[in-house]
Amino acid sequence: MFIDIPSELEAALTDLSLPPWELNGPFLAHSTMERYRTELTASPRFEETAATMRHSLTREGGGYAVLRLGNLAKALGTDDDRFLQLVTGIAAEMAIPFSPFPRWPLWKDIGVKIDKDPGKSSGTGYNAFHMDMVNGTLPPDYTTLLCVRPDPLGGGTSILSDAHAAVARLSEDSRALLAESAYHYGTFFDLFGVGEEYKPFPILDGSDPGEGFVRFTAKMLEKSQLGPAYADAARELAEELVRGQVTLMLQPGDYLIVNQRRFLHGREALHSGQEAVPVSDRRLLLQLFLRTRAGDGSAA
Ligand SMILES: O=C(O)CCC(=O)C(=O)O
Ligand SMILES: [Fe+2]
Repeated sequence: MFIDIPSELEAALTDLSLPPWELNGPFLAHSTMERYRTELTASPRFEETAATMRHSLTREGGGYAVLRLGNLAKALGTDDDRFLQLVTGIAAEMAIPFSPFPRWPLWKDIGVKIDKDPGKSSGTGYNAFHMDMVNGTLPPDYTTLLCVRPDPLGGGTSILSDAHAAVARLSEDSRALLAESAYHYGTFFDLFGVGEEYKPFPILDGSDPGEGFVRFTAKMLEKSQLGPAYADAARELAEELVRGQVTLMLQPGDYLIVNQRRFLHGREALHSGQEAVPVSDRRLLLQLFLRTRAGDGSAA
């Protein structure tokens, strides 16, 4: 699931200068995607690398990939617009980059805030298995995380789990409970491109792996009031996700892409002692969401 960039491609990308992107509403503009694509596909071995990425994300049993862009990050600097433009161009080979948050930039900072709810995005605690925007009728097809800096104290391991494999290990009774519209989580306002608020929702909608979502966040076990039988079934699913989890520590320049129709994700707690780490040295990820192109069967 780790994809290295061939050295000749790395060299070509280091010299490539893509123009700033433009947005069309929440989505990366079509003209930007065309321009990036033209420049990138002219680089040696780009297309085979993009194909490898697409295959790892959509094949049966697959659903996530880590592109190792550390050398590029080092050569260009992660503060340089050129680096983010390249990563945006690479992401656009998978699906359409977009920002569901109207007031925020395309890439959203996930830093470390010691006063925040520890289990949330930029908190310091365990961020339990979830899909992003679980309570929208149309969650992003892909969620992606670009590592600028890992936790200097060594925590914050990423966790990933095959959602359909976890569901398949549950009893039929539990699966029947998960298929009822008995679940809810969080608030929903001012979001673009992810449909309407979905409340309550079923966790399972009967679709095949890679098509529908396993619409789940283990955070609902603590944060939402659920009927006891429904909560038990959700807890079993959360346990199976942990049983099947893979863990990986993102390095600077690693780009994690998760197919939300196949895998759920989360994060282990950061190491204790974050108060003593200057904000500018703390773990920093950048997040970008992707929407599959209409008629593109590659998510299936
Ligand atoms: O901190 C992480 O590694 C994951 C964060 C996350 O999943 C999120 O913000 O949605
Ligand atoms: Fe997330």
